[in-house]
Amino acid sequence: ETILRLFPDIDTSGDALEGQDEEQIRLMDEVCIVLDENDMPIGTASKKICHLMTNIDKGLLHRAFSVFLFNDKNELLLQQRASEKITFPDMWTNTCCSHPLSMPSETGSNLPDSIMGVKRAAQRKLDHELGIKKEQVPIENFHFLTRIHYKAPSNGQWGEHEIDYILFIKANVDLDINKNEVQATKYVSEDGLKELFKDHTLKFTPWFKLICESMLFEWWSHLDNGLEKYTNEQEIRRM
Ligand code: DMA
Ligand code: MN
Repeated sequence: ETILRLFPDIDTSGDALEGQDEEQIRLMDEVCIVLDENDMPIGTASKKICHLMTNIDKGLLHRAFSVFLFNDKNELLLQQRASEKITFPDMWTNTCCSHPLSMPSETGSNLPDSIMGVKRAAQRKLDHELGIKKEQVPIENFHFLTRIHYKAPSNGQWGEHEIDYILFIKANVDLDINKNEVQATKYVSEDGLKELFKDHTLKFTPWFKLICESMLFEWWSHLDNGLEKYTNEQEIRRM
């Protein structure tokens, strides 16, 4: 595997997943797209390898996406991650996050092909996590805003180090939530979200906090007027 040539000391240890949920362990075999700092694919590695902090500390970086879905009242759909999630369990976050996988339909070396890949991955995971059928979230209705490069430890030996494609979509959807992925959902207005942040019993994912503290409210206020000026940003925001 090329990834072993690029990262010869990579940790592939078997014991990291002991005691975790069987279905989530199975999903750790998904094959993610490994990137250089400019979002150019340089190889592939399992989701497990990509999320071990020992590997992240060696510079291992992968491609991801974050969907923000709004209903016709411009309320944002939040989810609370299931307790079964290996990384960031029980935390509140944006509508849906995951990784485009190393398959032709979800890869693409650079913009704009990579954007098409993450939109297809977004449709796949909106269905898997929330039961939203792809007819309710057509590819052409997703808006690509920007890419965010960030690193965040989770619990124990796990963490994130990603170039995260931010996707917005307005759609009224039917939910049928996958309890192994999501324990609760909630639509919030801008003020409603600000109120949630005041409740210190709630925990939020690090990437969602970063996006909320930087651009989210400005983007949100332009949902129906002038969002175009924020879309298709070429530069990668480093956070
Ligand atoms: C990974 O999300 C992507 C980001 C932007 C953090 P995730 O842990 O929810 O991925 P998955 O649903 O595939 O486990
Ligand atoms: Mn990730």
